[in-house]
Amino acid sequence: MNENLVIIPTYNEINNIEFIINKITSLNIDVDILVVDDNSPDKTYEKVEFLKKNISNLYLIINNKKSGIGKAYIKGFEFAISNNYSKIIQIDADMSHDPNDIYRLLKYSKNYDLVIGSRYINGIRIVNWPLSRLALSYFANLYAKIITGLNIYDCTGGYKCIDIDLLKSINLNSINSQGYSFQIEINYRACIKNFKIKEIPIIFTDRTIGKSKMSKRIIIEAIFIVPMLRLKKILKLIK
Ligand SMILES: Nc1nc2c(ncn2[C@@H]2O[C@H](COP(=O)(O)OP(=O)(O)OP(=O)(O)O)[C@@H](O)[C@H]2O)c(=O)[nH]1
Ligand SMILES: [Mg+2]
Repeated sequence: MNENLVIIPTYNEINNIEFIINKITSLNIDVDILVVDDNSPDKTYEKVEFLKKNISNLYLIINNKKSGIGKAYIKGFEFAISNNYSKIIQIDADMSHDPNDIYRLLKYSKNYDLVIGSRYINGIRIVNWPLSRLALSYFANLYAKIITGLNIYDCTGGYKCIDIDLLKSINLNSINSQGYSFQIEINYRACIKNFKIKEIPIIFTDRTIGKSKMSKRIIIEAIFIVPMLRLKKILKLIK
């Protein structure tokens, strides 16, 4: 096993998964890869099972049903903890995140516990999103920043490198967020516990293949979870 683990959550990514796995394995970095699939109707997991035959450092967890990106990552974090990885890298399957940025994420992770690939630091770097989607993401981030008081410009981004000690310090079972608020919650907990956080600029490109899983439910969840996080902190319910 390698020291570091890349986790890719998937739901209906049959036409993206092989490409991203090949990209990551072709990088000059020794990392293991874990796909956490929610029993995708398009059978993404079957493609991964096939690829596993030739890629020894590729792992797969299949959940029974779709339970959101947060739950998928928690399964991945538990795998990382029980297999003693040092750093975990979160990445989307749809090539919105450039796998080449893993080099920089890992480089900064030597000095920081949480490195966030940020779309909103030093300007906005998002390619091909319609203005409405950009506005939603931008204002969601502003909302999260103001309510939580976090000094992070991209709180909802999913491209990150997390130190295993940070994950071990969080009671993963107590995380309920499922959508984007999961990303905010991890950042918030890292900040409360005084872990060192760094945002580094990345370019985010809209997916060209497959469908977005963005939904009203995910947005409504985030609207409620953000003030709840603040409240729980005030009431000392998250330590
Ligand atoms: N296991 C699992 N993965 C999910 C779930 N929802 C989304 N994902 C994966 O999480 C990653 C990010 O989801 P996306 O749908 O790309 O979300 P997004 O990037 O915010 O939105 P778009 O780029 O517009 O699609 C992708 O790899 C998805 O396949 C889920 O419920 N379960
Ligand atoms: Mg995406």
